[in-house]
Amino acid sequence: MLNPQFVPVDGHGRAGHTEPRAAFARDLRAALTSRPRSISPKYFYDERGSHLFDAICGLPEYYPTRTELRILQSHAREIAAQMGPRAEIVEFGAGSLRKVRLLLDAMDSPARYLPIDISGEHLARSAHELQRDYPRIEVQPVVADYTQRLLLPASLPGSGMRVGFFPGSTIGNFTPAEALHFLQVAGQVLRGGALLLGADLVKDPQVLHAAYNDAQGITAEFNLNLLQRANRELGTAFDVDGFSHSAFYNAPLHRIEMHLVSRRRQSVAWGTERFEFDEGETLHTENSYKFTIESLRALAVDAGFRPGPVWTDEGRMFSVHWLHAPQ
Ligand code: AVI
Repeated sequence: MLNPQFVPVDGHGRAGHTEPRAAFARDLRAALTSRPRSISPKYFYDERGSHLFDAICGLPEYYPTRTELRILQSHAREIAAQMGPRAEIVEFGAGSLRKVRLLLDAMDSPARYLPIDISGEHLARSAHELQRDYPRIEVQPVVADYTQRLLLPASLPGSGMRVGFFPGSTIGNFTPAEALHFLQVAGQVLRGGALLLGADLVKDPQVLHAAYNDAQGITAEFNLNLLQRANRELGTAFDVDGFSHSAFYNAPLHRIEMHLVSRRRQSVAWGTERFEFDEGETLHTENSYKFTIESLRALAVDAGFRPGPVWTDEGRMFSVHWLHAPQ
């Protein structure tokens, strides 16, 4: 079945999330009128932003994607053994078909694949591709905001364990409170099953710095695209050349911070409104938290999971965790 299904999140059949453009306008206005100015990194991912992110994943300096792929590749059989026969995979986000294929190829008769994503179009495209290549697996895309309360279709009769898959260290882009909330929501929908979670690890700050300040400037483009997207979709008049990309490791908080820094004193028009930026003033666009194996496991325990095996690469750059969901 390939028609994306909308899953209501509030029990009244309402969508539970605002129309994306209205939400972007609301959150950008809130960012511009508060100090310090900060906006959710989820607004990076319009069509151009998603392409730029794909380009980032292939950059020599950006180690997380290839390292996680290597970990999944080397340990696919052990991971599949944890799942047992006829398991179903629930993927939070629909961006990593390469990664889920590694799992599906190693699994014993996978029953169903349920990718969840807020973008119906992107989801339908990736689900279609996967269904074409895996005709025996039921691919059932679910259009929903997986950071909210979720209702998923009931398990198929005779199916095995339900396993959540959240690769890429996207958990690091949440605030600690959001990460805990996400894990609690995931724990509810995966009850009795497990979560396979990718988490980037704390490491040499120079390696981290390079990963978010690549020589080709793709990460800078990705960051600045937020302003271009606002100009395109919301009619703001950001002078994109008037801002520069900044990414640095905040060691006490174990996170990379990305900001857009105003190169000069300037005024940004948005309809009849004006927003003033001083020289050096920033719009904080992303945090990317880095974990230790222990800190990630402690977070999972707080959300009701029981930590299982952890797989890492030789350089201990990245980690993949098996977390048993609450019963
Ligand atoms: C999607 N997320 C895990 C990426 C990260 O590393 O935090 C987003 C990204 N931002 C800049 N480069 C990549």
